[in-house]
Formats: sequence, C-alpha cells, structure tokens
Amino acid sequence: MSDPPKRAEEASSGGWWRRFADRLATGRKAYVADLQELLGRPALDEQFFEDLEGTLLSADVGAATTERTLRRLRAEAASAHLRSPTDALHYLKQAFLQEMQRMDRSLRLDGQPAVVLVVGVNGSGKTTTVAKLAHLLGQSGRRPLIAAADTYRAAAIDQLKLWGERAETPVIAHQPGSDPGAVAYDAIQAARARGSDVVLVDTAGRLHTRVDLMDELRKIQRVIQRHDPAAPQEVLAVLDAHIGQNSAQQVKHFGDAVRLTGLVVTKMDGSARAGVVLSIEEDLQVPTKLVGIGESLDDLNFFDPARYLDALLGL
Ligand SMILES: Nc1nc2c(ncn2[C@@H]2O[C@H](COP(=O)(O)OP(=O)(O)OP(=O)(O)O)[C@@H](O)[C@H]2O)c(=O)[nH]1
Ligand SMILES: [Mg+2]
Repeated sequence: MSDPPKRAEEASSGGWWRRFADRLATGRKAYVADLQELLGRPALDEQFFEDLEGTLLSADVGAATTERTLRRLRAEAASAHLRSPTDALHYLKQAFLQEMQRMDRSLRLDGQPAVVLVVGVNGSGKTTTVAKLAHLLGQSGRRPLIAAADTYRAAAIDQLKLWGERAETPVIAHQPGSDPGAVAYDAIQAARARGSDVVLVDTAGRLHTRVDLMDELRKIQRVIQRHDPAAPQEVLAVLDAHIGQNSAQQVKHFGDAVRLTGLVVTKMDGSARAGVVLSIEEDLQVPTKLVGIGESLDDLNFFDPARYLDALLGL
C-alpha cells in the first residue's frame, strides 16, 4: 500500500502489541518460565545454548532457523561480543529480525478496486479475518466491500452478513449453492458502482487433497482476473497458529492452485507455538502480513516483526 494506514501506525505503536504480548504469554506459561530462567543464568555456557535451542524448538521456531541463528550466537559469544543471557537474547532478536526484514509485508491494494482473495483450510479463521480486515482498512480510510464466496452453507453466508454489519461493510451474497466465482465477479462490479476501493473475497474452507475444490479456487482466481489481469492483488492464506508447522504443510499446496502473496496467522492468543511465524516463513517463503489474536473486530493487525520478536523473546 502506498500510504501506510493511520490506524496501523497507531495500533503498532503501542497498545495493540502490548495486548499481543499478553495474549501470547497466557498460552505458553511453560515457555515463558523457561525464558525467564534462561535470563537468570549467570553464564553463556554450553548448557545455556542447549536449553535455549530446546526452548526455541518447543515454541515452534523452525529447526533450520534455530540452528542457523544459534551457530551465529555461539560464534559471537566465543569472540566475547556477548557477555550475558540478556545480550544473547537481544542478539537473537536482531538475527531473526534480519531474516524477517528481507520480505516485503505491505498489502498491495492498488487496483480499481483492489481484490483480496482469502483462502485456507476449514476453520482456520478466514471469515473472521475478512471482517477484521474490513474493519482495519475502514479505519485507515479505505472503503472495503465483502464478497460472500463461501456459498456451500447458508449459515456461512448468514455469518458473514452479521460480521459485515458489525464491521459496517457491505456484503455481496448470492443464494446458497451458487457459483462462488460469480459472487466474486458481482462484488467487483458492485464495488465499482459504489466507489468501494477494496473487495475482500471470503472463500469456503478446503483441504488441498480435494482436487475439485482446488479447481474451484483456480476458477475464482480466473474470474477475478477477467476484471483485471493484475487482480487479485493479494491472495492471503489464513493459518491457525495452534496447528503450527502442520498449517504450513497444508498451505504449501494452495500455492499450486493460486498465487499466494501473503499469510495471515490467526489464533496467536493462547497458542503454545509462539514461534510459529518463523517456522511457517522458513517453510513457505511467503511473508506473514497480518496476525490475529482473538475474536473481536480489532483483534487483527498488520504484522510487525520487531514487536513480534519482543513478545516472543520476552524482551
Ligand atoms: N481465539 C481466537 N479465535 C479465533 C481467531 N480467529 C478466528 N477465531 C475463531 O475460530 C473459529 C473459526 O473462525 P472462522 O472465521 O469461522 O473460520 P473459517 O476459516 O472461516 O471457517 P470455515 O469457513 O468453516 O472454513 C471461530 O470460532 C472464530 O471466532 C483468533 O485470532 N483467535
Ligand atoms: Mg468461513
């Protein structure tokens, strides 16, 4: 996005990320206790590094990332640049941050309208993410519109209409059982007619093993491209943090059907796998652009690696 949203700046500058750290901490008491114990150690000895490695792996920081950064950390400690466990954790944060900053995490919303296609397995948090994103974008001066392209169940359409009311965002819906591509297309037309600048397309949950459903996703993408070859500007895969690294394996296959541009990691609240963003990005090489920490409208925010790492490492 060319203009950074105002609300994102406000939210990322304080309260929201404090809430994030609090909610992350409640789900992983054992891990936080381990970190505190590590910070209290008198020396950076081999036992410290081994225990730190175990702690990071248990929090679902990916194995390759953990190994790579610990190798650097040991080398730094050996050359006496690091003296205390606090130094070590700060160094670790910088090492992780360097890796994370290689990816562009901004949302591309430069279409007329821009189209954001939201995909993922069943129950990962797609529908609530669409509503929360409508709210977030609305607060930064955008005029979003939602397409109810999960047409399999009447309840799914009703759920989205209710969220649309809460987020004060119009929802374009067809009858249950209708063609999801047609809903997306209609929503784009409606957005043009009403002057909405972003269309958020909610889709049905699906497993990559269902060939017919993955074909349907390709078709939705094709229909959207008929309106604008550059659309969808964003294809966001929604992942449940509780499922950790397995979510990444599931989402990998979505990339065969659609062009994934970003990830949304939901349910970070109460997840014992706080390091999941690192392991998922290690596996998928797709940037996390948004994170969710609850079921309210303002529980979604643009992902901020530095704030995330502070929360992860208890800094
Ligand atoms: N604690 C918590 N719950 C969440 C979060 N995001 C979504 N949920 C809950 O997860 C459940 C599933 O969310 P939905 O948004 O309906 O998931 P979905 O991916 O649309 O589900 P399907 O359409 O059935 O595939 C709901 O009970 C949500 O309230 C989150 O960040 N934190
Ligand atoms: Mg849904």
